Amino acid sequence: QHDDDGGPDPEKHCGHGRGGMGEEVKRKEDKRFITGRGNYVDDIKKPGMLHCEIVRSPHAHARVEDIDKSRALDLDGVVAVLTAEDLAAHELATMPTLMDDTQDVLVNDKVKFQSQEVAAVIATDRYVAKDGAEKVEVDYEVLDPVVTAEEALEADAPLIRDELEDQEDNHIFDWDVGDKEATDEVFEEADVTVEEQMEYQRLHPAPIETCGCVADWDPGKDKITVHLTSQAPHAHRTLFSQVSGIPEHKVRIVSPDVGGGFGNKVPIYPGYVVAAAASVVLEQPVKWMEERSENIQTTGFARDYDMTGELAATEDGIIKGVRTDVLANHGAYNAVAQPSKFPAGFFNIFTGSYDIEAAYGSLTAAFTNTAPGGVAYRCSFRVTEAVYLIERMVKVLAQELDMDPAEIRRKNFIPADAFPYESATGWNYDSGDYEKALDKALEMADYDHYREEQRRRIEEDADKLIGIGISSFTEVVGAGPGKSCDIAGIEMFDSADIRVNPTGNAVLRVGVQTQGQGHETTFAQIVAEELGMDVENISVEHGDTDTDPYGLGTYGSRSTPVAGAATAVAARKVREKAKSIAANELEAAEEDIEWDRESGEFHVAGAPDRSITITEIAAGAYMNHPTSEEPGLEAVNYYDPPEMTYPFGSYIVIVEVDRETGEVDFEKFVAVDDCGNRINPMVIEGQIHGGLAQGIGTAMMEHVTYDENGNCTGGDFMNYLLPTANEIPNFETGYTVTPSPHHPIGAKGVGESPTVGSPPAIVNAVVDAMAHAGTTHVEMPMTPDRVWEALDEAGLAH
Ligand code: MCN
Ligand code: CUN
Repeated sequence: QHDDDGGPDPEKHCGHGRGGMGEEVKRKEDKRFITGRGNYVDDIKKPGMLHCEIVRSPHAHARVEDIDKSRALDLDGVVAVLTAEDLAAHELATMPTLMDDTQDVLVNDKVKFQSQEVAAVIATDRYVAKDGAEKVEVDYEVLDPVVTAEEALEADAPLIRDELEDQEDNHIFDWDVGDKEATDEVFEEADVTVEEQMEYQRLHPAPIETCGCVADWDPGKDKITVHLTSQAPHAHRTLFSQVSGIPEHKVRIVSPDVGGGFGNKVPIYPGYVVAAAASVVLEQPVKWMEERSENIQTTGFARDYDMTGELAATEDGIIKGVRTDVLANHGAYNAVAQPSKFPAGFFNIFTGSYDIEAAYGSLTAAFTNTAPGGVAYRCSFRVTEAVYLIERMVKVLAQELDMDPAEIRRKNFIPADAFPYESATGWNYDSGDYEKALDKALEMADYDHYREEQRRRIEEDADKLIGIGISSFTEVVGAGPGKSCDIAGIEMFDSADIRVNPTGNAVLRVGVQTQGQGHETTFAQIVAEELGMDVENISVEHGDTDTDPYGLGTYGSRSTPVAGAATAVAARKVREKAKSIAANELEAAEEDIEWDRESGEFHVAGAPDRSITITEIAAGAYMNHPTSEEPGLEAVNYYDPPEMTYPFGSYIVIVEVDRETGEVDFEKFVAVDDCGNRINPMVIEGQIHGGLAQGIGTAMMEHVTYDENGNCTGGDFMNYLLPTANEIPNFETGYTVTPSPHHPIGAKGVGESPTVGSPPAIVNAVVDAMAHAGTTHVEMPMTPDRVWEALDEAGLAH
């Protein structure tokens, strides 16, 4: 990891005109995306390809009495109808989840959530498959459903997981963190304590492209190739091999272009297993592709945390302790996609950006008759929930103490000189300067002006109230290190493999998998920076387990922190070898060869005119290699990060709340982010814009709802509302740069920051508009009717 010139300089990196660090290189991948030449799973068509359609349960909780395939099989074009019994013959009736639970691939006995997979129809085309699915007759004995975690834990609640031997109720696990006694003591002695109950509702990542696959068993090679909507192709290959018994080198997973993942494409789904099993049995390619409602109703949901937050503070606003208790709805299976040693994900970073003496958190998770999932949707493994909790609570405390919410944050921030900082719940923050980001945001938001305007509106009893919300969040992204973070036992490192060709261009292969984040551009920029090559001369490949180095994939904003680091280290290895070739070409001693980051050239110390470019070196590596070295110019790095990275930011949202309709209008939306050294500011800006839109969706409209029978009433785009351009205001973005001290190029992740950081800012703003009348909380999504109710309760409705 050592770099002789200290690495890129955050103050002056400008890419040196070659598209290196800090340059706004236009995204290479966009040419094919905007000209309709992307290649997604559903674009893949193979000769003889069959189609798979899943028969789903209309009931949330029901015993399957009988399945009659005959009418479906009578249909022209239907090739097979599969049930759990058929899969059992191949030992594929169940599959492991990422959290050590076992999920039915097709229902073995009892349906546990609405739209669960009951049978599968394989047919020659998709329409026939769909018709066939409608003709499969299933007799159900309908059982009482359990929809909420609260109901699930009641003594007389029906037992959902009756197939598990030691399971006597719907309780999954208890988890706690921190020092309970010390925290209780702080609370007893505190001048002031506040408490608030808040729900982080169930959401769905809802990427544009739903989940799907094309499985293709080659009986000639005994090898299966699966084109898969996967954020983690290598990990999926290992699991695929373990589940199917097909040796890993005979399994090839290809993740082609992915039309958005947002965490939805981390878990393994029954449809993948069914399609693969069908392909092996029928010896023909089989495609399975979800419809929108199948996607929202059955695959990896997000959040669903019922949280109580408490803060203890002195009367002048110094926070002494934080306490939280959570009730988590995990759905019918514990299928959370997160590092296995963290049952509540990284929720335990709930002390946030503040230097808090004592902290304690506890959580109970329950099974319910709803779809499984839990970690997805730009969440950094539940940092979303943690940030929401602490940033909401700080606002509640500020109101209790009648203090300015900016001032109270300033008083409690971990000071810039206290890094590296160990938090009360055991996190090691690498670097930060929270006050600087907040100051910048306050200035950009014209904070004082809007406080003034807010007062004026109240005095004039105006129809529209002003609310100002702040969130000064800290993220934790970039899992590993491998010793503490693993997925199904596989340590969370990542990888890069660089091969420089004789003509001076290069191919970089990485173990992560872009879903829209722009890796084909930004990872090329890292190589451009570290090798002095032009970014145009580097192509990036990923998503093919036959050719790419093993990596754990893209989620938890880990690509830059982990695979980005691997890329920089691999490039520096290439640079080292390049020096010996330069020495040979320039007829100098290797120790005398220096590399100049600015020009990107290698030269003899003290004689800058005796220089050579990487292109000339590449030629030398293949056409005139030094006898002391192997020919060729390439390097591989597997990077196990020593620590995670802690990006942060301050968001300020100014809203107008209509006292007649409860409608909320965004007046101003300011986002200041710090993700350390920036590779491509334009890509970062795009990430922030998209994530803020999703934060607005979260705070204002998105919710996967169920009725009391367990019917998913928020399971399509008529009922699961996503924001469109109409609901999104103009964002004003700013940044500060606090490099990560342990990352080779000083970069931190950023992909999830805006979605993690913005919901509390938005809720704080709406609450702030009514704070003078005593309102302390409004639940998300803050639909006009909910806001109006809050106004009415506070006596503010017009
Ligand atoms: N970047 C940069 N400089 C930095 C940090 C990041 O230029 N200091 C760039 C990166 O090089 C990369 C992008 O910003 O091109 C995001 O990088 P990073 O923060 O490392 O996050 P990942 O690439 O690992 O992306 C994952 C993250 C997650 S977990 C979700 S969920 C999410 C998100 O990205 N899903 C997305 N953003 C998404 N954006 C799109 N378009 N589609 C998704 O599915
Ligand atoms: Cu939590 S969603 Mo992203 O980590 O793939």
